[in-house]
Amino acid sequence: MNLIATPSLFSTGQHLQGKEIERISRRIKDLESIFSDKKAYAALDAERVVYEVESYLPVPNNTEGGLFYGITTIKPGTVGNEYFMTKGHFHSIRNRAEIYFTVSGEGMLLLMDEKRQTRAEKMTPGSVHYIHANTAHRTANTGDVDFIFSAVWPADAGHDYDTIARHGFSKILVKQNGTPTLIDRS
Ligand code: PAN
Ligand code: ZN
Repeated sequence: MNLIATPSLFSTGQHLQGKEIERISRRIKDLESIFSDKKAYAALDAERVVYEVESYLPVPNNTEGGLFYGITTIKPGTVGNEYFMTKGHFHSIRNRAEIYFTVSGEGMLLLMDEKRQTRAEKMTPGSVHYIHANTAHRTANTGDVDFIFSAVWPADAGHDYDTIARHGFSKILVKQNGTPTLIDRS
């Protein structure tokens, strides 16, 4: 007898439907440490949503050999001249890699190694990005509409936000003459 199981999850590209979905919203008030222009930050509505993450967590956190899947939506906007972006993190287990896949909109992926060398990759619909082990990663929306990408990462990777909250990335992504530009942090 053939056993045919229905999948437990359905993706519309932008949203996940099913069980074991975790939804997180990050608002201006949650992102105090990440933006450089403190005056511009203070002038924004604290409740404004900057990004949302829907994650499919089919196995318990920290399961060795397990995988998680997530869709991130970053709203368009800037704080001063810095684009709306994610907190950014290293994985707690540093040698855990990750793959990002761009769904829609346009953005940039900032990658920083443990020597604090930072570079960026342009993210456009269909682009696939391999985030190597030992590499901090952050994404920014450089367009005028929602920027949406999906991600797959090991269930035991964990998120080390603290290192980035304390030391930041060595470069920031700003809008200069209308163009996304990576500059050294002053
Ligand atoms: C992604 C990120 C997501 C939000 O799923 O967690 O884009 O970014 P922050 O976690 O930095 O707020 C991922 O990299 N998971 O490992
Ligand atoms: Zn990650």
